Amino acid sequence: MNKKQQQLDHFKSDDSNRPLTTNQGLKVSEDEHSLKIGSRGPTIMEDFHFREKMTHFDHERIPERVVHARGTAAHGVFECYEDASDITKANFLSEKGKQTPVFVRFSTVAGSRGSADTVRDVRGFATKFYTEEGNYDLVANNMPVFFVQDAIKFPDFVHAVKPEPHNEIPQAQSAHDTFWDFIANNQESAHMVMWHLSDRAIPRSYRTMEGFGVNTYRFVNAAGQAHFVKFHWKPKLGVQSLVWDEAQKIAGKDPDFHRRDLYDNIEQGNFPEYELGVQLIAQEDEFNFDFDILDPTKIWPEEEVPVRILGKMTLNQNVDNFFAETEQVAFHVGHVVPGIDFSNDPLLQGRLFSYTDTQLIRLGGPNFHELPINRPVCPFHNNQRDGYGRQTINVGPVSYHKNSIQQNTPGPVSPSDGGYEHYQEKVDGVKVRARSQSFMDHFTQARMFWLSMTDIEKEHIVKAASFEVGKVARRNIRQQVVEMFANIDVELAAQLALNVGVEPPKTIQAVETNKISPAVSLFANPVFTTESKKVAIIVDETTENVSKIVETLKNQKIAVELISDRQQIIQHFEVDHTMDTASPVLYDGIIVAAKFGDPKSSSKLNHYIQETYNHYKPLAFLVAPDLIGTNVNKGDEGVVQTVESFIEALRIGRHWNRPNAIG
Ligand code: HDD
Repeated sequence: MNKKQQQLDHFKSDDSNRPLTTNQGLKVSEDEHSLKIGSRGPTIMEDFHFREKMTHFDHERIPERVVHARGTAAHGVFECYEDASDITKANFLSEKGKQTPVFVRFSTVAGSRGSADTVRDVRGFATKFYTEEGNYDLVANNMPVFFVQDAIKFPDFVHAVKPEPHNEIPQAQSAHDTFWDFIANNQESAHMVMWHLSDRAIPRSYRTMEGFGVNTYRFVNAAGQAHFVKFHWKPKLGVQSLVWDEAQKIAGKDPDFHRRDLYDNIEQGNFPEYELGVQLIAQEDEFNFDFDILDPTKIWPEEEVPVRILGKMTLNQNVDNFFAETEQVAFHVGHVVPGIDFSNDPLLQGRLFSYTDTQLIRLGGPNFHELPINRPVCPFHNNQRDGYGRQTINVGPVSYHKNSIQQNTPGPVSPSDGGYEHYQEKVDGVKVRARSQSFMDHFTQARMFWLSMTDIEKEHIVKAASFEVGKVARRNIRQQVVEMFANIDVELAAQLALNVGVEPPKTIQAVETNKISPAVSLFANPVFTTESKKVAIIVDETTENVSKIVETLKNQKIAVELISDRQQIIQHFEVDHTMDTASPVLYDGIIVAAKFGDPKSSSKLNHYIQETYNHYKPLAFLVAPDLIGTNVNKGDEGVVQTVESFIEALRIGRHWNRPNAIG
């Protein structure tokens, strides 16, 4: 058990087989009837038990996060692959094999706490490392750039993407007027919008997403040498995505799709793994790029600045209590350890204020660091005192520095003994409200992203843009957005104009660049695996060899569920779902091993087949179903007749070459 788990154990309470008491420890003899005058009479104020129970309930909610309200989290461990002391003095990166407990919270950005998981959105990927030198938080997203360049614009951006204030519609969607109005009028968002329209915005699971620190930080080694650094998480299972029609349907069929996937896989021992990588730029190379390395709307193409892998994170334990851990965890980009420092990236500078500030309202005061999930595993001492919910009982008369009563303790520690020292950057300038000219090119990397996409990804982006902008009611905004896209690609803009019913763009020349970065494409870098993919076998009384099929799939680490027309036992297997309680959109592939005699069940089966086909997922026919009323072409890619060929098709994932599919 690691240090964090040991610490959390002290706070855990198992209430089973315990007598019921009030919060004051008084045993309670009755918990179903309030104290009244006569069994049909009024309740009386004297009923302290009722009042305590009701008051606690009335105060159970805290404000949800202003962004990233919807999320889920897990514990894990980070293991360092190599001594990275040449680039950073961070102790948790100093030794091969060194292990550090972590807690990770994944999230969507725009939706409320109860919104669906599979909406088109950026995903948060926040990691708390409980290091021996204090907590280090890497507060990342699954896209490497951001919508705005300066933190002062963050509230405007968030107001635009959130539900519109007059009617609070739409929930967890960017497909509405205020979002696209913001984008058209704040064109620094152009690059991020391309990522937002791409398949990155509809991940298959939290286990199959990359993470990016986005902002430019600094690594500093013991000799005081610094590098600019960008952080990356790379999932071992590769990056996998949904298709849009499927994502929308999952939002209804299982709004907890990503939360459930993470929880179930950790319970089953399929621990998600991500490698931590860094891109490094030496201080002296700061100005050697055709973009400003402090601009958070720019990537450092991996082909130009390679990613150096430092270690691996494994998520291996679910939380015991969602509120105590997942809801109360408080991340902050300013939680750093010696060896990790900041750059002057203007988005990062503003974030350094916002995160503590938001915890004060959300967690109700300055003592949120004492909540079990937020406590460092190393000792912490200072002269801060009091405040709501203070738990520590600081003893003695001294709560100030400097002092003689306590030999000037707690006292500062020199950098050579681990005291944090800010990187001594020389800064010289005029106080201005302005943005550097070097931040003004909003389209070159947006076009680079577009040019780096495969044809299928391009098709998805056009479809996504047509959907999103098509939902914008105001024609002038649709027109403005089309004009903006023309700077990225004229054909893309013209196609969009056609689809959303506005004039073709006036701009006839996009920004000039032929640069590509193959690393940003998902489909150019596929990872072929069957590991922990989820498959449904549709069975009935006529299905043969159920146990053999199940075993063959499980041998490939595939998760299997049996589905039938009703809850029943087929060859000793209790089916997991009926065709009504499950849905084809919840699986990575379907094996059809049932015929179903009655017309209703056959038509439900055809719905399963049709949807799986339309979403380009593997489909095996172990029996020959009647496909009347479907557009399924049995000869198409990924439509197979044996379990073995199904496994191969599943390893590949989506089969895009299906001319009839309409997903
Ligand atoms: Fe932020 C939450 C990631 C820009 C202000 N942010 C939050 C979370 C993630 C990110 C993953 C959820 C943490 C959790 O699970 O509890 N944010 C980012 C990234 C950004 C970014 C990668 C771009 C580089 N954020 C950003 C800016 C500001 C904020 C520019 C404000 C100036 N973010 C916040 C916040 C939140 C937050 C308001 C809401 C809840 C919280 O902090 O704890 O402070």
